[in-house]
Amino acid sequence: MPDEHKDGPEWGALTSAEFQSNEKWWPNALNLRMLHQSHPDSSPFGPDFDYREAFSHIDVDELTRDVDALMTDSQAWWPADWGHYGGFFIRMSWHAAGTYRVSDGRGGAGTGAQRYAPLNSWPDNGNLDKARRLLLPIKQKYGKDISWADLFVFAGNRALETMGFRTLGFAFGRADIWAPEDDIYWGPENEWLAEHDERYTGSFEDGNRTLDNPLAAVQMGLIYVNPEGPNGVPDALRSAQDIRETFSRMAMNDEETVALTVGGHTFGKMHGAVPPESNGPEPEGSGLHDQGFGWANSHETGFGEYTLTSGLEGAWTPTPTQWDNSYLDTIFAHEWELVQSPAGANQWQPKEVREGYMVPPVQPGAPETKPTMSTADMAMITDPAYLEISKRFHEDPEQLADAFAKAWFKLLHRDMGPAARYAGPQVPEERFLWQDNVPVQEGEVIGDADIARLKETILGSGLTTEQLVKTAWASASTYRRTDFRGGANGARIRLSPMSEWDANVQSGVPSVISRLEEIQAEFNAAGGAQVSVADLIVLGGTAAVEAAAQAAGHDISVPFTPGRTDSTQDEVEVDSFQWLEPRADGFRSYVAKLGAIPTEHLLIDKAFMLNLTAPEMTAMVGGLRVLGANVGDEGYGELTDRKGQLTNDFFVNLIDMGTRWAPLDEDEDTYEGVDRETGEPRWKATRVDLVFGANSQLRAIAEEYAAAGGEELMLDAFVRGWVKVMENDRFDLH
Ligand code: HEB
Repeated sequence: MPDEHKDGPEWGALTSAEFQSNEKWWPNALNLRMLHQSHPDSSPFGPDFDYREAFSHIDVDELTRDVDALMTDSQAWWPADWGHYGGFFIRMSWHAAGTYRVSDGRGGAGTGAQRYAPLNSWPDNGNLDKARRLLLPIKQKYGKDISWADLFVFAGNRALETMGFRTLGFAFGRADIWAPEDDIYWGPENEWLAEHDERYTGSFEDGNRTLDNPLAAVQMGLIYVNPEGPNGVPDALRSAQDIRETFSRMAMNDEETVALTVGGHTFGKMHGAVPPESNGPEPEGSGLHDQGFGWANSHETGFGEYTLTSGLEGAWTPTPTQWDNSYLDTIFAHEWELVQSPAGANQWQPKEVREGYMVPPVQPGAPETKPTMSTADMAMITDPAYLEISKRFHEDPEQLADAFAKAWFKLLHRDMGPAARYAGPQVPEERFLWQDNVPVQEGEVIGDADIARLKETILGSGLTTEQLVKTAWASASTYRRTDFRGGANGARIRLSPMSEWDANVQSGVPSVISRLEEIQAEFNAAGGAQVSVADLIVLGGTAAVEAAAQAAGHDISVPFTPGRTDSTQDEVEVDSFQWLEPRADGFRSYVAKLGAIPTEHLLIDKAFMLNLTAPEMTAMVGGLRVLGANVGDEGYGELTDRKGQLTNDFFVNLIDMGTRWAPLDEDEDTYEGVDRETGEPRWKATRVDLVFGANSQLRAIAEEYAAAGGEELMLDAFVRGWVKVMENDRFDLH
């Protein structure tokens, strides 16, 4: 190749390194890319592809048989340990699901993101490129009818079953993405496994080691904790602290944590048989000839008994392809000492291996080996709370099996939302609190005539547009697309903890709900179709929006689909529901506590969670301001003289050159707009208002909404956005 090929621009093309991204020039600028990252053009199946529909064509029994056959079909290019890929596949599934974090619902197995950087190249995901490639024949056989996302976790689930464990079942329904998610913050470090603890404040010594939110792993590139102990120091007690912290961020308690670790490490082995220098670069940094594989290992064959993954080496039990109680048998039967693996990692082995506990050769011709524990495993019998659970599980294997089955099912399905989203014939009947299920609609749903009548009743009830819009928004806007939680269905806004949330109390939600409950009681007493409070909350907001548009001279109708049901308090997992409380909601100028992240960035995050596009977000902010939907009554961003009418006044007044804006406080959180000539105060605003005139992309939209014909454009986008927000959680409809 001639040398000139390096001079990209001469060819009119840029290499990635030359790509002039605006982020490079203005790293602090607001980035809207998150809102449009899953562009339908990026999918090979086109924009109208419906995975659930495609999946319905599959014969799941046949798929199950195919996956089962794969387990023991050892491939020469990556031979199975003890002739069974089970352990390997379980680790792949666990690492796919284990990135989930309850704080923002991100991560998890739901998208097949393990195929892409950075996950495909995280050190903790070492050699899982091979596990995924082993599934290729199945993917090829079924094509678009089975997603990689489903396959990654189904393989682990079947692995357990083929090795003698009874799982609770399995739900399909995870659609693949076609580019890595831009919106996930994995931490501040620029180096794999960096030990600078940038993500921590405090330390073990001061008893105050705290991991930054929303992170759920102790080091960059790990799913959870360092197996050798915190920063590689083999201290089992401290390891337990890290494990407890990281597992709780996935909403797992001590019992679930022990069940998962004990259950998981009943199978397979750790790989660190050879010196660490033998490893090549990770997949994303490898050559074209590597075809997506990384970590090429130059020692002997580089696989089988010479495999190098974590650097720790050894199996936990003498029966690594079989479900039994051998993990706890082994760990309790021995006295353990700290040793180094051939790759130099800290790990634990028995001082003396008792009869019957040697691990059989991993490949024909390889030696027998001693059972081995990581420091994290030792935490299971060192930490007093973990020890108690481990003992109980050891004495009663049924308890372990039960706890592991439940925790494993939760692990794999936690980010899928309510059971209504589950697909396939292996879905268990049993329902769980963490699924956030709402009751199934029974009886007749209200019809068009009922809806018209109820709208009139609500609008004539003395409740204002402002109150109705605030309440509908408060109810529906808890939704998050990342794990399909929250939303208006269930009317959980009547229940703890939502009913006590500061933003809702400040917005006067409770009194609106009581009034709506009276309307419900009256309507339902008449017999016939019954209406839920959940429907009334949304219908009230919808009627209010129509009335507000009418007042501004626009005769619009906002689509409303009834059929929501009301949850009861015992259907709400209060602890994990707390995570849905808005810390900031720019759509209603709400901030619980100002933090380091400027509020306009939090607004983008909220819009993303609600599935809004940039034009929809813009229209909704402008519309909600003039409707008076703010929490609190300081009037920030209410750039109108006719509050309560759905107009484009917000945009017209925001870009009015007759107004000069200046910050009111040092941190530039609030602003005043004054008459440029007279200096007379005109408006008050916050960052989430002014950003629509300041950010060039948002301004481009705002200018259109303020121009001739802009009010109609804005109303269109407002209604689209409104319906999306109100129906995000209607899994029964789409
Ligand atoms: Fe595990 C493997 C660590 C949890 C399942 N792990 C493993 C290893 C390590 C670990 C180091 C090795 C890798 C290699 O290959 O080298 N883990 C760990 C930790 C934790 C865990 C630290 C926390 C505590 N696991 C877990 C869970 C599960 C698991 C939860 C599930 C459930 N693992 C597993 C398996 C395996 C592992 C199955 C094997 C794989 C094979 O065989 O390949």
